[in-house]
Amino acid sequence: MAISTVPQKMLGGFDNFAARVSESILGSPVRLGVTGLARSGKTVFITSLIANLLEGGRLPQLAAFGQNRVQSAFLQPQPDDTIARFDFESHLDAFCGQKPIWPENTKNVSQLRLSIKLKSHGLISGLRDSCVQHLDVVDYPGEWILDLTLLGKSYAQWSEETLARLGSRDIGETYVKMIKDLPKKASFEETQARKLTQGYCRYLAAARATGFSGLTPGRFLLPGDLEGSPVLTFAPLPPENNSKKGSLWHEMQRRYTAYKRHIVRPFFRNHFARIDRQIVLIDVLEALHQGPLAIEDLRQTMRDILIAFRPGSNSPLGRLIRGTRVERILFAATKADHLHHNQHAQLTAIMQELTDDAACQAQFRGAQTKALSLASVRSTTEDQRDHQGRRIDCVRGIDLETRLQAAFFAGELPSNPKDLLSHARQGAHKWLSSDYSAMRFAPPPHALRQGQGIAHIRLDKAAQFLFGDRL
Ligand SMILES: Nc1nc2c(ncn2[C@@H]2O[C@H](COP(=O)(O)OP(=O)(O)O)[C@@H](O)[C@H]2O)c(=O)[nH]1
Ligand SMILES: [Mg+2]
Repeated sequence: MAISTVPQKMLGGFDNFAARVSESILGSPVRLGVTGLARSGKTVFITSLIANLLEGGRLPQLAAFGQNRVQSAFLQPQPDDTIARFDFESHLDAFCGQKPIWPENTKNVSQLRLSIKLKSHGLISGLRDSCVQHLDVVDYPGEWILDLTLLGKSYAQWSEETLARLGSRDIGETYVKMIKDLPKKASFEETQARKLTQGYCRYLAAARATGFSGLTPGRFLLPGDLEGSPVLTFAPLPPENNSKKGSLWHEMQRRYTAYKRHIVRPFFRNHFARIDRQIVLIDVLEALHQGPLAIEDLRQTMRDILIAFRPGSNSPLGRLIRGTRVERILFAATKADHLHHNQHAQLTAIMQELTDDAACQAQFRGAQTKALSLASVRSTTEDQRDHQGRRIDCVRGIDLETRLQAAFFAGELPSNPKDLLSHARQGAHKWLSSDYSAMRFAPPPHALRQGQGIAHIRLDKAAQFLFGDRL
């Protein structure tokens, strides 16, 4: 039988809590969206944030904690009956076990409500001693945000853009050949449609493995509970004039439209449109490791993400989410513990440059945006090593595979991120000076300490930007 290692204080309900505080709720709940592509660090971020809020440790930059105004924090029953609960306890248990492991991959939307009881301040302090703010944290795959861009595109447009990108990449060759081999004005056959879809999905998987991020439809990479359904059986085709009912092109177009209507729209109406504050987690170090093409693709993806958050009011998306607009968006480069702190400013500068560029390209105004670099669970310590006659600032931790101590130096990040991005924008295939390495560390032993929480880097700063003003 598995014995939970999570402190009992963090488990179970707080039965009479809702009754005790019901008359002193502070404003409406803050709905915080946490997104990012697969493996960018969403689950680890939410788990560490919640554990630190519950434990009340290591959050000096979150003003309510820094000013000692937080009396307690509690998990509450999930308010939305139809959304899975974020499995906080199991994820935390994974870090805290004898042999700490990272939580399992999650592939769907989930949510958790945390309530924070605060000493009153300002005008209401004379009326009551304390008040409560609910925080609803929603975890959803970043792959699905990009589907928003499909709402404003016809099947012909989407196919054209997708085939242009795919055609410029070596990994797209097999799919290009598949569509070249199709007869002109092919008629529809289910086996053919499936074969094409499988070929296109193989391309998407290869593109993601090579570090590309702007890949649609999002459900083809992360189907959630829709795996194998007909609405996920279509693929891009070259333009066809006057396509007739019963043709392959016509049926693919019909399925693309059904995908938007039955999957994309409900997802955005039910989840995305209700978000107040958003964090987008990005594994910038991994994209650097993959090379300039991955960084350039990331730049364009970030622009698309921002357009999704602030669509024009006349666009199909704008009409869909009219009146509900996210107020703050934080772009965070994750896993900063892979770098010595001497290089954190450079990582943040790259994130900032990508964010500024995306905001400028998307003509994005209105919501506040910010960029920073963070580590949700600090898994390394800092070290120095002699290498080829030079002293190098590196980090040291436990290698996830071998479980042995290992020192790691990711590479020299440039002091001017503009150079890096413009090199990537020019279509370069390799970095000019150095290459960037990647590594996976195991979570640190005894990650959660009672009364102290989990060691992190700038998690509290991120929290302050995201919801500190509402506490
Ligand atoms: N060293 C380190 N690794 C992290 C951190 N956050 C995430 N990771 C790594 O990234 C992987 C994916 O994280 P996860 O939260 O599951 O990503 P998700 O798919 O976005 O939910 C984990 O298994 C860890 O290997 C962090 O703060 N520090
Ligand atoms: Mg996850």
